[in-house]
Amino acid sequence: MKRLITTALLAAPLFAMATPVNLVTNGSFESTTVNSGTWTIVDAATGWTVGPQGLEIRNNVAGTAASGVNFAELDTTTNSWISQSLATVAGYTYTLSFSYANRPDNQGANSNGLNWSIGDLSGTVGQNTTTSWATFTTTFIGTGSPMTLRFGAIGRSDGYGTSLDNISVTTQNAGGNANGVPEPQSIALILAALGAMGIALRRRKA
Ligand SMILES: [Ca+2]
Ligand SMILES: [Ca+2]
Repeated sequence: MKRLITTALLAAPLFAMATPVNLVTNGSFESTTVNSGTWTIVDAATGWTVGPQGLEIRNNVAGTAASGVNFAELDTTTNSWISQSLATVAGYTYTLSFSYANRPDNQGANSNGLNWSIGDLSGTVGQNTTTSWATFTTTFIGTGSPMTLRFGAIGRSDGYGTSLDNISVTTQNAGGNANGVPEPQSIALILAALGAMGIALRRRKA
């Protein structure tokens, strides 16, 4: 019984310390070395499958990165796309989050925009002229099979598109919520278990 209590007490701080793992590799586009104030169009980037029109990576030029120093644009010289396969657990709830903004020298709402998809879920962002970073967040349920995360440029193909950075997919399951903090129900369960053990100990002593 003492061992059980010790285990429960040790487990509680572990729950609190758990940080959610980002399933997306290179979601901030920092793996490509680009000189500060310059940009490049690559046909490969760590973690990503890159469409035939390439992936533009900019180091704090035509905008400032939302995270780190690099960010991406998918209207390279014409509309392009990137994708990544994610291993998910069936039934788990995942949160997809990413930052998007239009470049200061954007060519108007009809030129801007991104579509995103994860599995069967999809949508569009950025078909406007807003140049400050916004965060898009949605949740989806894991299928247990590899799920494809994809981003593509939409709008007029003219070399000016919507910037993308800071992509993450985290799960709310497996011990903590998306912020790594135990959910109230988990804390209540731990406290209830400790209380029950205390009662059992007192009864045994009596
Ligand atoms: Ca970045
Ligand atoms: Ca465009």
